[in-house]
Amino acid sequence: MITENFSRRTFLKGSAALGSLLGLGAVGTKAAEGLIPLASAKAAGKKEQFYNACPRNCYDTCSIVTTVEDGRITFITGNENNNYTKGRLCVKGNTYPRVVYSPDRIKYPMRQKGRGSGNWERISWDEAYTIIAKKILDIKEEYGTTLPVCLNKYSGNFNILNYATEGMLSSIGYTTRAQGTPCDPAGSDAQAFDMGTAYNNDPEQFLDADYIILWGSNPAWTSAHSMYFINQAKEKGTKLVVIDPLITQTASKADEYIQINTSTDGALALGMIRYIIDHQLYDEQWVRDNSIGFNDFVAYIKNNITIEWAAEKTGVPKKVIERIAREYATAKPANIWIGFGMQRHTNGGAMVRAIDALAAITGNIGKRGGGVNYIGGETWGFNYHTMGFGVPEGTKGEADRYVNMNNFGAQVLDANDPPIKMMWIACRNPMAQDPEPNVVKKAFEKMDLVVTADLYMNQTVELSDIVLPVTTPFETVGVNVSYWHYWMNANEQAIKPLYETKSDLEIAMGLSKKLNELSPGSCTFPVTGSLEEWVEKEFNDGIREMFGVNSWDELRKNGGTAKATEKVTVAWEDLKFRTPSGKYEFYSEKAAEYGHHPLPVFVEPYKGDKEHPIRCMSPHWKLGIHSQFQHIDWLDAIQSHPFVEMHPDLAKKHSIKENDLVHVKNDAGYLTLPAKLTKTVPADTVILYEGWWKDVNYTENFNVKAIPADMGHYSKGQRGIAFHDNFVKIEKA
Ligand SMILES: Nc1nc2c(c(=O)[nH]1)N[C@H]1C(S)=C(S)[C@@H](COP(=O)(O)OP(=O)(O)OC[C@H]3O[C@@H](n4cnc5c(=O)[nH]c(N)nc54)[C@H](O)[C@@H]3O)O[C@H]1N2
Ligand SMILES: Nc1nc2c(c(=O)[nH]1)N[C@H]1C(S)=C(S)[C@@H](COP(=O)(O)OP(=O)(O)OC[C@H]3O[C@@H](n4cnc5c(=O)[nH]c(N)nc54)[C@H](O)[C@@H]3O)O[C@H]1N2
Ligand SMILES: [Mo]
Repeated sequence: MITENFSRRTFLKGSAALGSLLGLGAVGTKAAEGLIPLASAKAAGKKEQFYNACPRNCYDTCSIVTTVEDGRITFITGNENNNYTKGRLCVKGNTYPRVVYSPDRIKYPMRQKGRGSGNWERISWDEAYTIIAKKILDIKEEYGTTLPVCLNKYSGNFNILNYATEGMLSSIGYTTRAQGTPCDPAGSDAQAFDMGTAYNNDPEQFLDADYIILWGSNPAWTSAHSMYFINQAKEKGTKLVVIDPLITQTASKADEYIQINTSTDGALALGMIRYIIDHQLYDEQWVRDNSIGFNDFVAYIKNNITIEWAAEKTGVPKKVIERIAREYATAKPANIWIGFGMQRHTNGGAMVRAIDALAAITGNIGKRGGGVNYIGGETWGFNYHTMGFGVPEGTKGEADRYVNMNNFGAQVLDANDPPIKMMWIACRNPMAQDPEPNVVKKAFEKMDLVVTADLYMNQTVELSDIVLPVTTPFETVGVNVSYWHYWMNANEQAIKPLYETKSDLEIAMGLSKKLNELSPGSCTFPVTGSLEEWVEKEFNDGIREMFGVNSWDELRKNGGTAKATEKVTVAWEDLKFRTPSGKYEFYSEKAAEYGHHPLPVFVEPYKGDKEHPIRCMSPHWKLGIHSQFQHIDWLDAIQSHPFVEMHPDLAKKHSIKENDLVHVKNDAGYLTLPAKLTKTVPADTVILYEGWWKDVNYTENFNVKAIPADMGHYSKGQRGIAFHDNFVKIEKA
């Protein structure tokens, strides 16, 4: 069903005519609007430097050096002390000063009269806290529990102090939580079944690899700093293979690019395995010493998989499969990086298990420079002190209640006994980032109160009753680690918070104070402590030993960054896997317990119906992180509106020419966008990139359905989303 609300809206900015919208003539004016250009801030005042940490949900999690003159940020750059950031920032990172001083920042707490009306009025922090606290207390009074209060928080900012939001809600009693992640669950489960958990080698070890396969990852856009190590490896003779249905910017750097049929990577990996087994190229001793279920797996391969079959499924010629199988198996060590994009399918977890098996049979796991690298959490061993204050005395019930973050709208609507009446949203933009935002909108409509803490008036804020303005990293304190590299970065307060902004931790303290004023004992969250005191409480002996740094203060004084000990940077070096058997499990009973085949088998891809024959993929965009950055003037000047990419052959079939407006439709809704014709996209697929453009009513998710991926339940509580198994029809508008 096409929702009335979204069907008539297009991406067009206001009533701008297409011609002027597409022209880049307005760029200069736009960039100059409302901001003091950095170049003019040269006043010969006091010049200071601070260390900051980019807290976005990104592999690179960079260490930043910030120059402040007379209390204003005048320059930022990457920290040279961090060998991964290597003194450079990505295209988005370089825009941070524009993020801080953007005229579009939310400056004060505000209340909206009529959700979605745009009729906002400024209120004081005290008023905001009072409205929210009263609602929480009313809910508790009416339902005898705080379960009707629901938190949806995810990845806008991974500063570890931001877990204060979870802590604050835990401090009022049991609440409802959006559980799971839209990001990595299927692949994370696959690696958990195979090895006990996902755990990746240090990306700086690309330099030690003899062969690199980037399997459905696009680091040229999504992990720019990793490309440095990959390029260096290439320069010294390492072969780079990229496997992706799209000819990405990363693919353009490859020695060999393999355009695979989408969602058939399991067949490619299993076909390669067949070749490796037939030609005795596997590491017999490794599998004997370190795995269970190998014989069952070999029997499956011999009975079910041929290279001809793999070639037919994948569209990759037999000769190519054989050649890369031999090259991969004989390179020592060979490195695979599995991207998150690749597992966003209904068979995503199964594909990752097949690729893991390829790395295991060739003995590439546990080797410096090798590995089957996906994600890791070894450096995340902080105290998460902000989370642990317990529920107030006399709280009824036993535990929080969970709704699936990946089907949030529908599950909030379904929740009963008690129903959900209030939402707290932080570090999240569900109206943009979730599939089927029209369902999310319905869930919002049922709420008594929606509170969103954010920096900008995005789609989610627009549907909230109260908005709380938050700080940028430069205005607060913290520490960040990555799920990819092995560095820890300090975040210092470089400038005073602008306007009336506060960090999520300060908000937690403020609300707790108000709750206790109105109803003593109703919130256990501490109401005092400087941010520096809070961050020091995060360090423990494990962290001190891993990074060789005693405190946050020492970290910031010693260059703002520290690297984990070598010991943890080679995943599974001790070959002690965290599976039930302690071995690599080709045969996983855990997988079977969760309803999957115990072996890494081929699972057929999802297919569209007759009416919706075109695959619509929505990968991550170069000039933004999800809904962040793209609306900042410098990036908006490069790309000021969304578009749909398609192959010229597909366009021709539908009489579509470059820049023609195209409807992209399915049961979830539709979008109208200008076409960008490119041979980088297969002819059966269209591409919508993630993004939020200022004043543009766009999210790629308007026509993305909430189709679950196969795995995720074991390690993340909920399955992932098959974002790339979305099928549509297109027509010229
Ligand atoms: N600039 C930028 N950087 C980011 C982000 C961002 O939004 N923008 N987001 C961050 C986050 S949260 C994440 S999760 C990561 C994502 O990082 P990546 O995984 O690198 O990014 P994606 O764009 O999601 O997907 C990567 C590739 O997977 C391919 N792919 C999709 N389906 C298949 C398939 O069936 N087989 C194969 N072989 N390939 C397939 C897509 O074509 C795409 O090129 O990036 C992080 N970094
Ligand atoms: N169609 C499609 N949809 C996708 C994906 C896809 O590939 N295709 N990818 C999915 C993936 S991998 C991910 S990780 C999710 C990401 O989904 P989200 O985590 O929702 O994404 P973001 O847009 O990065 O961040 C959300 C909000 O956090 C705010 N924010 C930033 N800093 C702070 C802070 O300090 N405090 C508070 N309170 N707010 C802050 C930002 O302004 C932004 O509005 O999107 C998913 N959605
Ligand atoms: Mo993600």
